[in-house]
Amino acid sequence: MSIESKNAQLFERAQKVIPGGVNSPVRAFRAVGGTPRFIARAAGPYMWDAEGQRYIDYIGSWGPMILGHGHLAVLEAVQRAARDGLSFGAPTEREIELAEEIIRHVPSLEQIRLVSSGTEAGMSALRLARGATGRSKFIKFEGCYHGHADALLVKAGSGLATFGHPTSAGVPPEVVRDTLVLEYNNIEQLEATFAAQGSQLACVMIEPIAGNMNFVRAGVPFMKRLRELCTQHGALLVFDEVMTGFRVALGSAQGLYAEAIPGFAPDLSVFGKVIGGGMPLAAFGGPREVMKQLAPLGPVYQAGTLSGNPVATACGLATLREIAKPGFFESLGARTRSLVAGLLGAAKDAGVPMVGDSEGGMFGFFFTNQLPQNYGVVMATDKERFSRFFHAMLDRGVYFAPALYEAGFVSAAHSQSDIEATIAAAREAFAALDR
Ligand code: KE4
Repeated sequence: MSIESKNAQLFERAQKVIPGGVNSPVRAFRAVGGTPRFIARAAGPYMWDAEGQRYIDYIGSWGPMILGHGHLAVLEAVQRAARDGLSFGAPTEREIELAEEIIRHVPSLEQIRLVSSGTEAGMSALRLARGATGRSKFIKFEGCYHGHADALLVKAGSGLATFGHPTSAGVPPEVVRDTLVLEYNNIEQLEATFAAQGSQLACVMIEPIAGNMNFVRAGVPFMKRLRELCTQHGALLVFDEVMTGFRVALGSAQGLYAEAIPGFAPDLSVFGKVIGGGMPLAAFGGPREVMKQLAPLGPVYQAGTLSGNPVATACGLATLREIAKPGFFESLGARTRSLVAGLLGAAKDAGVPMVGDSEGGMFGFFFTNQLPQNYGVVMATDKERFSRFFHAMLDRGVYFAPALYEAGFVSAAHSQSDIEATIAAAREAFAALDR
């Protein structure tokens, strides 16, 4: 039975009972076409689909699997926690340990609240910023995705970009009336918006490295000015580090900006993915002064049945303890850089215009001549070539993100030989695509 037929069979069956056959739109391959692969199991840097086809996995569950699949220390921690109880709806010591571990690595945090998804964390951080400032308006940037809460689902860059709707159906206009959407890296727009409405802004929410536009860095001058304007007008700077947190560096993206901009720190931060190690866990946090506005202390309500779930916290804590070991990010960063350099070298030898970038274990590439600085430029890159390259690599056992606006991820389990095999597959793919 061919790979396609088994996966196609499952996809057909899935579409009968699950909308689009998937529980999250980007998994449906709508941006690249073709049949999604139904994954049966994963280990280390690999995933196997329902037909037994092995892939070198550069999705890593969209970021969480920074150690690779099935890391022994993580599995043991999860199994031990599961035996002690799946969920209590009461506080546990391990929630304190995880909060302490996250705060230890992120100086801007004094307190955090654990939740179950990045969407929940982003939505709650926005409500907290609005509650703490008494203001309703806020700024987000086109191409940045902060989860699917109504007020944030405006010109989002992940998933929605496929469907070409600048906003989602079902979101009443009044809900997004206070959401201002600016162009990423556009200082002039920032200045003008703050000049006109700065005193009305509760916050600015930003992905510091926009992984929902594949891989676009916020320039240091832009970020410096953004910090200054937020401080000047009393708006909170909210770093959405769901994807970049503990993925691009142990201190997350904010640690990198603090190296470039003396004294830099966001006011609130949102985390997810890596801090759960693959289990449903996310968080938002900041100074005690702001966090005390949250129930049960303050007037901003936020809650969750499975928040701080004992199995998820065990998974996250084991993961963070592994990535905090000396040399982890130096090695991961070097491995990721060698992947991107190899891909670009293969493209160059094939005469294909391709650019790429990476930080820590996160990377992106575009079929164009220079690194895009905003969503419009990303979406103008060669979509058709991306889709053909994606499938040429998938057919050669390499699983990249199935959309040109998504980032890729390398784990500590990816060996140099996995990287070399990927680059060899890319050379074959470029040769095949030129025929
Ligand atoms: P979740 O609700 O999917 O856990 O997190 C939402 C979210 C918030 N902020 C950022 C920066 C994010 O990248 C995400 C989710 N990322 C997508 C990948 N682009 C998750 C994959 C999916 O939607 O299936």
